[in-house]
Amino acid sequence: MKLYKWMSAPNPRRVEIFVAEKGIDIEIIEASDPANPGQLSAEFCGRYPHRRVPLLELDDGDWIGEAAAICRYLETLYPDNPLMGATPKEIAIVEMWDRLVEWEGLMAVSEVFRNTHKLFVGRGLAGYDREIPQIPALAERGEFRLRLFFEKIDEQLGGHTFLAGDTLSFADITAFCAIEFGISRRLAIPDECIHVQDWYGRVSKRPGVAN
Ligand SMILES: N[C@@H](CCC(=O)N[C@@H](CS)C(=O)NCC(=O)O)C(=O)O
Repeated sequence: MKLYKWMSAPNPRRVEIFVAEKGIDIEIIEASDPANPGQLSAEFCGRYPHRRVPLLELDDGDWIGEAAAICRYLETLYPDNPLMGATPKEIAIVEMWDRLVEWEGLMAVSEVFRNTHKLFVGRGLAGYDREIPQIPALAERGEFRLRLFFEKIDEQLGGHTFLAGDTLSFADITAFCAIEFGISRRLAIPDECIHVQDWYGRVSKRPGVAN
């Protein structure tokens, strides 16, 4: 199997951390265009019509895209060290939190970044080969949406060690990647979200994350 990533993009990072935390050995390949690393290579886009990373190439030549689908596949293949829950209830709770975090946190950071960064002029949405304008008002709303996300997870983390319970799960990985990427774009964790600050410090020190 081969996993395709793109520089520090947060969605492939979700899979990279998942794989590292589970202790799975997978070849990781950079999908950017060597002549223009701000874009995915033409070869990659020619292979995968959805034009996004992460992408998992299987040994039989088939492909699986979408971070959650890739991780579900790997979790099923390698059930040790479960990161997506073990019982039906745990599985549903992890998925609930992962979806909340992806929709409310990762999308918020993405709205800000895609609609402001000069790299994405004319590329306001990922995955299309036609011009899509940036909309500055979406970036402004994205910052507000991110604030609501921080407040929500701060409350959850005030009563739980991790988002979906007592152990690290895929939902924490998604939240961590959204926040880490936001921080690299100057979208800091609010000072008053002390539970998020504490959780972020703990997650960032894990070997699968720090390395
Ligand atoms: N829903 C997808 C989102 C994938 C996505 O948006 N990937 C971004 C990087 S984080 C991408 O491939 N962007 C390509 C581009 O902007 O050209 C997933 O969960 O994997």
